[in-house]
Amino acid sequence: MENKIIFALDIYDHDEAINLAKNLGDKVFAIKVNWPIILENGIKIIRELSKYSKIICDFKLADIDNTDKLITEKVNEYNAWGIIAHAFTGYKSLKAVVDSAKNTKVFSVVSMSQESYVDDITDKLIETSKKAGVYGLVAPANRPLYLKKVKELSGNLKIISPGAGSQGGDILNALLLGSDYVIIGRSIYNSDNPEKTLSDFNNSIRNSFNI
Ligand code: BMP
Repeated sequence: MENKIIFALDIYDHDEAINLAKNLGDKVFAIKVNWPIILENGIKIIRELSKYSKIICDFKLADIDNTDKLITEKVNEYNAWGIIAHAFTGYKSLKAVVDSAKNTKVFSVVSMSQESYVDDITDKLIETSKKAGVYGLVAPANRPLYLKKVKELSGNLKIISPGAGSQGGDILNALLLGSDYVIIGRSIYNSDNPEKTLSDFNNSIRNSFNI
């Protein structure tokens, strides 16, 4: 039985983060870390957290090929399972991430949970992502038309989807439209009982999809 939620751990506090990872890490598909936790605690926290779950580094790489490569190599060293890059920087940068990621899975952002200029070029971003050889795409849970479009063009790439819960999207709807995993942060870590909240989400997914 596969877990379908990726937990976005966007908090600063080290002990709270480790505690949440200890309690929830084996009940989610992965934990996603972004700049807030890294800026407060340093990159070493990736290795610490990786004891409890797969870790996806959501650094949204968006630079020239060499800089993206240097960051990806550093992330590899600390035992990350996945890394997220923007696709709008184009083939050369994205390919540099894929090549330097080795066994780390690369996800590229092709559509966002808020309106952005990326909306005008989603098709091209998917095409470039496929050409570069990414493992998966990021597409929004709260914007069904965009998610549906990404699903139609994604081939066999995995889709991970932010925007459910606090940003208004619905987990079950996103999974129905083709998300493989739904990213949830605030609705879990800001709730009174994160373990129970996650367990309720997991139960409703299991009951709805018979998994
Ligand atoms: P929350 O469930 O608290 O809204 O968190 C969503 C997470 O997904 C955040 O880490 C955010 O940076 C990320 N995200 C997003 O919300 N929209 C996107 O388009 C891409 C993201 O990575």
